[in-house]
Amino acid sequence: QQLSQLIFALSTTNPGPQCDLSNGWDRYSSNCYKVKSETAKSWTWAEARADCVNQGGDLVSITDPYEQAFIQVLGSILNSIAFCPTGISLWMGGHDSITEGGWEWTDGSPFRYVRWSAGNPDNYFGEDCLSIIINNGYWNDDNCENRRGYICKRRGKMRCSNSCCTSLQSLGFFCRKDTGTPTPS
Ligand SMILES: [Ca+2]
Ligand SMILES: [Ca+2]
Repeated sequence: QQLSQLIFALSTTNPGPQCDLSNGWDRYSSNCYKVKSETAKSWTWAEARADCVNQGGDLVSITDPYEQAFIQVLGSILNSIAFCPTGISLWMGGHDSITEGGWEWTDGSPFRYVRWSAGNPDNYFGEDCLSIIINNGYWNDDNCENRRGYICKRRGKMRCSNSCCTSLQSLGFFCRKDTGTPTPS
């Protein structure tokens, strides 16, 4: 009896959203994130965004202080590898290229949480693209034609079949294949 319950639990345990870890993606909450930064190569904001979209995501959006903290951890790892005393800036998905001062995220997230660096956004010579200074985590409106590394974000893939996925996303890690209701954990 116990064994059959265990087998049932294992067979219906969902591992949570999957990220392509072997290809450099990291998971936070239900999303996957990837930092692209090379010493010999860099990208304009539009080039960076095109690559993220090609990989099924978009340039990163940051919607709350917890996500900001996670991105800073990713940045600090990069910073420890590529020491740069003045700080490295990476592209994010924010821009005000449609309406000056009307900041929005390319992935459609609401632009509510902000972490501007002192004196920014200053629209200096028409800066319309958002970058993050990874050694302190603050944001800067930046010249879209500057060439930088970038951070992509995409939804984690749910590894499950049939209607179970729908209930899994709201209920956590367990589901019953037949009814979609959770099994006790
Ligand atoms: Ca601007
Ligand atoms: Ca600026």
